Amino acid sequence: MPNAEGRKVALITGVCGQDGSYLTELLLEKGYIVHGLKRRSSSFNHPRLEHILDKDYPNSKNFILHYADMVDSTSLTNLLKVTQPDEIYNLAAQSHVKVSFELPEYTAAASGMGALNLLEAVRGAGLADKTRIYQASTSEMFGKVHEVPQSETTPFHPRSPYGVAKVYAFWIFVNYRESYNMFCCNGILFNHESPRRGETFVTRKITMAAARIKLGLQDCVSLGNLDAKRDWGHAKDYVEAMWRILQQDKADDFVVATGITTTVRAFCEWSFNRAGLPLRWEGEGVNERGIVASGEHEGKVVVKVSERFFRPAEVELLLGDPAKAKAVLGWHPEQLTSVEKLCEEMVDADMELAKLEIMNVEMKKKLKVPY
Ligand code: NDP
Ligand code: GDR
Repeated sequence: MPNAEGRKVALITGVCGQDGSYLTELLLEKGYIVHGLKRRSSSFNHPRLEHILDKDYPNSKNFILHYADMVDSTSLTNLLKVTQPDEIYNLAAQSHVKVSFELPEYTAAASGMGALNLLEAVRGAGLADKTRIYQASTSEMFGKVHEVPQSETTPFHPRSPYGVAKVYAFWIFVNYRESYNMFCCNGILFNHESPRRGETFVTRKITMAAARIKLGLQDCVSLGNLDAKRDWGHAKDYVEAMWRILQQDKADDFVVATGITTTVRAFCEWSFNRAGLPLRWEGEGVNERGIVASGEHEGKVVVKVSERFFRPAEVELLLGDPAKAKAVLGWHPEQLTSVEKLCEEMVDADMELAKLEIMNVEMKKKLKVPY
């Protein structure tokens, strides 16, 4: 229900992340009041939102940030009482799959139990009948390949503590929908990237490396499994699907994917090509004899394969079937950003950032900044 000014109110958890920033832009454009949940951190954690917080950004005054944390239930209940949202988008998570093997308990708390804490806070604030809630579910729940392409009916077999935590969050959303008739929805989103992608996810790691190597800021990049396949789309297109999911008459779960899969190796080739560093591959990944594949440009190794970036258990192939999203949500990936265009956009953006980095280094030297 719109507020006194006739505007809908949304709350985004994980607003400081990649998707949070695009979703905030989308909702402000649609006239929403947007509340964002940021967690306390010792250093600045919302660079992706700076342009929106600028008073010259359209509807900037309708965007309000609040401190809370998914593992602090009291903070969630208080935030809900204050903001009274019509829609909640639960994007907060420890979202790095490899890191989840090193932080399994925290990942379970933030990415799994966090969803339960949020649902209970909605009930506790007396909003169970009013508020529609979106859960950022993931293709990582499919994990080990049982069926290709993966759809809403494909069984889950997660391969990481992150995937397992997200399966819990998925089912608790379904359970609260069935138990309390709450408007709880899951978007099972396949990988989506952008120039705002975190720097340790593989696409961004590659596009940054290609740009920085081209401009002489870095010699080489080390990667893990080059043969993993992912169904990659653009984050800006995917937040539109999130919004559409909450506008339906009935709460439901949807796979959101492009229906096209690409190897990490191919994404790497495209990126280095775009940066003007065409690659020649030596070897085929790490084999039993310890031979390490490398990518060379004009006889210089610019891509190395390192055991360090392999996971204890891998998701080898993700390829989503977006048929339901097309039919029900009217979300058509073939009309949206292709993976090739996505890659170009990311490399071009990282080229600009690398140029800025060079200017920064020069400036710091000139001003003798000691840090
Ligand atoms: P990001 O990692 O960029 O953003 C996650 C956000 O969650 C960050 O802003 C982070 O805060 C915040 N966060 C982490 N822990 C907590 C906590 N305990 N309390 C409050 N906030 C917390 O992820 P994306 O934007 O890429 O993804 C958004 C969501 O969608 C995530 O839940 C992810 O698991 C899921 N997902 C992502 C896909 C993708 O391909 N991008 C695909 C499918 C699902 P901080 O900025 O301070 O670190
Ligand atoms: P993923 O994304 O695990 O699919 O999770 P990521 O980009 O981390 O890995 C994709 C694939 O690339 C392989 N890989 C590497 N990955 C990283 N990060 N670093 C490397 O050096 C590297 N080398 C090869 C990985 O093994 C993997 O197969 C993302 C996250 O956004 C999740 O939160 C989200 O749920 C899923 O996408 C869908």
